[in-house]
Formats: sequence, C-alpha cells, structure tokens
Amino acid sequence: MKRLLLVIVMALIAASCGGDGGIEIDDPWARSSARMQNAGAVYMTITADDGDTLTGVAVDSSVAMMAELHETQMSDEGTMAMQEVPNMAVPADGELNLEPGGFHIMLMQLAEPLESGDTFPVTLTFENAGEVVVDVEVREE
Ligand SMILES: [Cu+2]
Repeated sequence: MKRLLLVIVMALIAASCGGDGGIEIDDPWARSSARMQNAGAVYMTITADDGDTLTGVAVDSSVAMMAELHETQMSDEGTMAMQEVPNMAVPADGELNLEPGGFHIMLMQLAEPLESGDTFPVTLTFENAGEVVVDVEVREE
C-alpha cells in the first residue's frame, strides 16, 4: 500500500512538471530607460521541448499601462520601424530570440523609468503552456 502511494505521488509530480510543455526562458532582461522615456523593451530567449506559440504578454500597471508583442524590421526606405505582431512561434527544435533589432516585448506608458538593478514580473501567455511568469532584470546594455 505504501509503495502504491509513492508511485501515485511520483506520477503527480511528473504530471505537474510536464504541464508547462517544457517551456524554458533564459535571461529575461530590459534595457534601462532614460528619465523622460515613456516606453521600454524586454528581451529573452524562449525554448519549448514540443514547440509552442507566444500569444500574449501582460505587466502590472505599477510597471506600465500596456505590454505588446513587437517586431522591429528594416523598412524599404532603410529605416527601422516596429509593429505589433499577434504571436511569436517557438520552434520545437530551436529557440525564439527576443533581442534588440528584432522581436521584443514593448512596455508602453511606463509608470516609472526602468532603473538598472530593478526587477519586475512579466506574464507570458503560451498557446500550449498557458501563463508563465518571469522575473525581468533591468540593466544598461
Ligand atoms: Cu516595440
């Protein structure tokens, strides 16, 4: 009887670990913002064992009024422009890179400037894994 219980507990632990779809988020960070700047960008690297799709993002209003998924692209005129994207794919055999000059999470109407050394939580929503909260570190880079 004891052994059976142990097996059940182990199975429950395995099930709860598997529930996140093998999502792993590496080095979430945000660039520190100048005092008068009203927007900020968040970067990270996302991998998912079975692949997944990032469909949404949210931050507390104590950080910013709005968070959006953005992509920076070179326009035909050679200028950099960014636009909101509905989602971002995390490939099963690769990684999704959010980095300066490409995909990023845009924070709009910052409540306060982002200061080096600060951290704040960001809630990511994935199609398969559901909501995943990460702690973003603010730094100079
Ligand atoms: Cu942006």
